[in-house]
Amino acid sequence: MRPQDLFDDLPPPEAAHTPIAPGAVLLRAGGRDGDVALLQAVEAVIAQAPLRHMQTPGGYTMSVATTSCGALGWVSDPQGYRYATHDPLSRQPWPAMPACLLALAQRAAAQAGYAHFQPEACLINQYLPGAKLSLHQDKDEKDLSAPIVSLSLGLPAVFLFGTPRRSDRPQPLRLVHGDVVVWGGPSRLAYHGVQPLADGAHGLLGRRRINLTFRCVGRGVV
Ligand code: MD3
Ligand code: FE
Repeated sequence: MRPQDLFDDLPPPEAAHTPIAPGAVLLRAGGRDGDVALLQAVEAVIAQAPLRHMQTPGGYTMSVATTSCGALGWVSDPQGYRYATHDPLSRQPWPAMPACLLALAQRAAAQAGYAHFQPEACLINQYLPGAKLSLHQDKDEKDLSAPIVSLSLGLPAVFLFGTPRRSDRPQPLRLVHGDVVVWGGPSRLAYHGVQPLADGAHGLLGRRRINLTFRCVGRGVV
C-alpha cells in the first residue's frame, strides 16, 4: 500500500477553504462540528418564532419560510422589506441569537479575514422540496463593509451567484450540509438566488434545507 492511499478518503486540503468569487470564501463543512447542538439551537429559535411565509411588497407569498433571531429580524410585508426588533407574529422581541451559532459565524468570518464580526441579525430560511429564491441583492443593511456569513443545513441546494451587475450570468454552486460561505468585499452586493429544491431525505433534517445568514445591519441597535 502506498502511503498516500491512507489519505484517499480525505478531501484535498484546498477544498476546506475555497475562494469562489472576489471577496467570497467557501468553508466546506465549516459548520459540521457540533451538528446536533447547532440543530437544537435552530429548533429552539423556531419553537419561539415559528417559520412563516412572508408576503413580498410585490404581492407574492415567498415559497421559502423564514424567521429570525438576534437583536433584529428580517421582515417582508406589503409595505416593504426591513429589519425590525420585534416579531410581527408574536409582537415579542426576536429570540436571542444562540451562542453556538454566533460563535460559528464569528469563527468563519475570522477565517475569511474579517475580524470583529458582530452580526445583529440571523435570518433563518427553510426550503421544502420545490421552494426557491429568485435572483436578488441583499442591500437592506446599512453596513455593507461587513460580510454576510451563510450556513447551509440539510438537503443540498443549487445556489446561483452572479455579480453586482444583474445582467451577468450567475454561476451555479452546490451547497451541502455544513457548508459555510463568507460573502464580503466585491461579492457583498452580488446578485444571487437558489434553484427549486430537489426532493430528498437528509439524515438529520429530513426533507428540507435550512439556511442561516448572519448579518451586520448597522443601525446602532446593539
Ligand atoms: C451573496 N439566502 O436570505 S445564502 C437570503 O440559501 C439568501 O437561503 C440564500 O439569499 C439561501 O437573502 C442564500 C448565501 C448568501 C446570502 C447572502 C448573500 C449569499 C449572498 C449576500 C450577498 C452575496
Ligand atoms: Fe440573499
